[in-house]
Amino acid sequence: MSKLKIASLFTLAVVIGLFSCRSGELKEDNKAEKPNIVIIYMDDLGYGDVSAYQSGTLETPNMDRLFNEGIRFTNGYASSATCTPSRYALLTGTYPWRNKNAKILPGTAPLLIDTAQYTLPRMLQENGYNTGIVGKWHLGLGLGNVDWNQEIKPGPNQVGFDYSYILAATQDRVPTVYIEDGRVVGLDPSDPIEVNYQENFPGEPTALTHPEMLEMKWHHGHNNSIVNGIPRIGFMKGGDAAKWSDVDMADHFLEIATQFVRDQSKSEKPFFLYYAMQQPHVPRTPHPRFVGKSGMGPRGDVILEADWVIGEFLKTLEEEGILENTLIIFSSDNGPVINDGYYDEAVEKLGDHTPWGSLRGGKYSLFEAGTRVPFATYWKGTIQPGVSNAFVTQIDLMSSIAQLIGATSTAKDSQDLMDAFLGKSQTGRTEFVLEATSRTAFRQGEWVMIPPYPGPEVLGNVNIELGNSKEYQLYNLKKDLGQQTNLAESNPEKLQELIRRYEEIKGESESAIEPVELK
Ligand code: NG6
Ligand code: CA
Repeated sequence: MSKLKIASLFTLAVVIGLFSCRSGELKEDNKAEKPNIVIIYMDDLGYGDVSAYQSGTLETPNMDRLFNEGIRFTNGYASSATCTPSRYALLTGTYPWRNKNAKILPGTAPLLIDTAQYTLPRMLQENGYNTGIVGKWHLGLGLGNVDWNQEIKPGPNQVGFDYSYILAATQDRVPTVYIEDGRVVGLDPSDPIEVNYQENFPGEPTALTHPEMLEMKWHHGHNNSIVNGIPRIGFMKGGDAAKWSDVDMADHFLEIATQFVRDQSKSEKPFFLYYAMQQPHVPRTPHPRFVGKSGMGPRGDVILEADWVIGEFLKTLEEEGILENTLIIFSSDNGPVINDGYYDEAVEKLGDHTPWGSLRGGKYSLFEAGTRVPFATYWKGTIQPGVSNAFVTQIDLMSSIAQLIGATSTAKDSQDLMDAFLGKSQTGRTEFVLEATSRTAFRQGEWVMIPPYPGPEVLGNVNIELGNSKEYQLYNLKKDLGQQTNLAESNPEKLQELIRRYEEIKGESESAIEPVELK
């Protein structure tokens, strides 16, 4: 054998050796470099509802742990002031106003996310993650005209989740059943489920025909089918054995989420869990263990219940020895609302508590409290505790997570702000188009511009200022966080500058938006 041949064989052997060693390392690294990722997503939890922000009076010690031992964002935003559009933006990295169907959906709406669309869970799946969702979905299911007694698809499992255990829409909308991987849990085939949002099924009781059956009274809306003594939105027939127990919902989702984590911690692969909790959305149904605990009625009680759940969930991560290998992101889909359609003493017992902190507005509003929400990132041993004023939004999670795990995000509205999320930088985005019930506003730096919109200034039943005005509004959030002084007239240059940029970003999509009327 010539010297040359020996040398090349030797090189080949080294290369093979290196390669096999590298792939071994990669396997190990896969878990080390790619942390588990958990998004804990609350429903209607306000900026002032988390005690770490020190702007309300409720005490949430377990949530505070994430905020105080991780990073507490003071300028963290949902993408919308309502649920469906925010969730759409979170999972797709796309502005919800680009999709005219991204509005609060009925329980019978078809799947809002195109199955061909690249989503956050799909990106994680393609990059070696096992992905799961437990909790509220509210992004539509099927293709229209769903048969709830067969496999329901497309749904979460067709847009990137390996495992799903969901409630279809909201706790106040039918169908009031859990769906696991596309199948209604506990369905008795001899009692099929039917759902209709237009008309009732003959002979079925509703809140209007059978008020004596109600254990919770409706204030506005919510007067269709009655389930567990609670009147809902939409009509449902059958499926009795499958109906959820409202007071056990928090424990139930916790059990499923905990099981998911326990199963996954044995796996070679890292996991992604989207834990979409239902509190404190209406109907607020605390487990009896939490009734009366807050002194603020069921709204406060379910927040304490959620706080306990988070404590238990963290314990599981600790017990499995994976807390230090798990990035937890905590936020809420939109701002707070006190009366959202039931008589539940939320208004009467609110006392000094200010769920909106010192922000103006609330759920449904273009003012700050609609979209500025509690926002924390926590990663024991990796993220140093701190407070960040960086301007970050939920839409940015997709590109940021892509950066973290070495993936490529194609979501063009989503910015890579991972350094801000990890507390390595205080620099966030510079601008963002907010959405609230199909209206939009624009924040750039410390300025926010709200275009004129028709409609009521205050949404009567819920008593929230929507941000509607005949005039343009311009606020300086640095000097006037509570948005009390409209500077549109006194600072026309700034106003024009923001309008120009806003129109540039919105481009042709503007015409797709039809402001919806709220009842
Ligand atoms: C509204 C409901 C409200 C709530 C909301 C969705 C009425 C009168 N009000 O239409 O109770 O369900 O939709 O909330 O029906 S969200 O957080 O899921 O966006
Ligand atoms: Ca919500």
